[in-house]
Amino acid sequence: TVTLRINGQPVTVPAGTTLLAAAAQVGVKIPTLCYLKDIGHDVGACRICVVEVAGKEDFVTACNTPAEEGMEVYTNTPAVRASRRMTLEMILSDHHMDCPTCPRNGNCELQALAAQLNVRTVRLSGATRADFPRDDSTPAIIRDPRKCILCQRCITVCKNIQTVAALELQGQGFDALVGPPGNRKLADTLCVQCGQCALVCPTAAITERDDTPLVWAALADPGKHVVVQTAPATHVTIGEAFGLPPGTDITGKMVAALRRLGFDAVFDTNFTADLTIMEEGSELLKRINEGGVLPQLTSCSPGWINFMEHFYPDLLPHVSTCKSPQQMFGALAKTYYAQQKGLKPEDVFVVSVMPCTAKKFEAQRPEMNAASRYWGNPAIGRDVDVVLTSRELIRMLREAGIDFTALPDEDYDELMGVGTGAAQIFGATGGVMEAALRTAYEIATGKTLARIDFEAVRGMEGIKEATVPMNGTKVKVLVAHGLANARALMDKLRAGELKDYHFIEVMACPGGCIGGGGQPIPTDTGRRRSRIDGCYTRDKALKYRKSHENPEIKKLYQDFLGEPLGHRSHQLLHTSYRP
Ligand code: HC1
Repeated sequence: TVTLRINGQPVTVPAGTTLLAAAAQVGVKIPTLCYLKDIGHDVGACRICVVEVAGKEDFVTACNTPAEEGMEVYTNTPAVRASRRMTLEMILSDHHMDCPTCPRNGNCELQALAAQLNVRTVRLSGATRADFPRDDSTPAIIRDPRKCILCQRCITVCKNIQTVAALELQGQGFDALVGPPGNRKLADTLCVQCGQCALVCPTAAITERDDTPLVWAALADPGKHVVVQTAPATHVTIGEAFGLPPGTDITGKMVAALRRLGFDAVFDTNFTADLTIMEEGSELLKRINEGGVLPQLTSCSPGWINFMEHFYPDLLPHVSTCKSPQQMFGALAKTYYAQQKGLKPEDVFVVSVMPCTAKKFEAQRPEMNAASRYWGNPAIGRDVDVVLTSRELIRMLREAGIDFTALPDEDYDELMGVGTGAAQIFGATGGVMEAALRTAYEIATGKTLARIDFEAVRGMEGIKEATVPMNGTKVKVLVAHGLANARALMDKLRAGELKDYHFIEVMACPGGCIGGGGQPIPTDTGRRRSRIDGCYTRDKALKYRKSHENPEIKKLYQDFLGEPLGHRSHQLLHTSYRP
């Protein structure tokens, strides 16, 4: 340990502790801007966290300077305050300050810091950054470099946590820019559109594309029958925007809120998550029994699919052919649902509420028009018409003046509204695997599982592993979340080291979908954990906890699909990938 003084107060901390952390121990909150502990980002780029150290001529940055024995640190001298203020004024002087109309208005770290430091005027002027063009080349992510403060968090998360490295720091001084190498558009890079960059951006330099106007327009169109589906992760996260603790199950209120917005039917992606288990579990058993390509890789996380197509095209035969639950839902809404309700499929408009930015990309893939092909009618268009992230839905609820916490709990509509506990845990890393094991075990063995909780695949560890005996086969499974962990596994798979394994779950985002790039900001490790707990709590509380017990799934197979992997399933629920 080392002992030092902070503003005269003695404090003893383990060697290697930063001045920022040491100060926090004695109740001193040093302001920060670029620092982000969660992703290990401590480059000291912004110099807001400067402090004075006795005997040192220059200020040091508290976020990345280790405490030393006998140090005398001052965090609140006139010179320190003046330095922070000048730094902040310099950042603000060339920041595009359209705060009232900015997507991050009210939830901007730069705005909050200006308030915290009581900055009321900006004595400098510059505005050179206003010249950088906006990049709206992808369906999911919008870059607005005029709002970039060069904190470089996005670079760190993209490079270190996701190993995609689609962004880099370029140029110097007023010409400095964070963007794709070679000044390319994001759509022309290896970006997987996971949106982790948008989650860590302190301002609105990187945001989700705002598709709310498309949904308002559909809701206002009397010729449209507008249905909505809600992803597993949204059940336990939307409440955060309305002051509820992360992980609170707001399912009933979310259903009520969506009805108040005017949706004609409110359905659950959890329903098609159960369907995914039926199809993907059957696919796995088929691969095992018939000597197919193993291990099978999950296919529901669209950032992960992009990652495989970009970096491991040779391994695509391992990826399950199952579409994601979002896309299965869209295809069925415009076939099964339309048919059962006597609706014209071209009048059905499908909206998704997803924790994910990459879902916007997934929905517009050219092949995701199965309903249109099924009916032979191009007017039916995409299977999913619009994808809203959690953040966009939250904005719509605010705009509509919905008092979310005061709403009653309501139930989903019938036909595609029942989801099991197995579907709910899709939102957490390991959840798809656990859901698959609950069903695959019972189908393969014909026996009832004595214990349905597979704890080995739960939790925030980067790579998890389990072995489950099934009919004499020891089924070996792996789970990874965050693309750096996925990459570690794919390198092993490519090297032939995972031959003994049967099934691997990968979710692009740390923690799984609850940590998706479209989720409420902040999304930090603590919140990810609470949201995961929320998924398992809801799983325990539900009447059905295994996908194959979902009564609406049984009805779907009986009335429409026939059997898993059958002809209609192949038409509507399975897909292929492009190397
Ligand atoms: Fe997910 Fe999925 S779990 S991918 O994380 O398989 O986004 O929540 O909706 O499609 O069901 C996301 C979440 C989501 C799909 C399901």
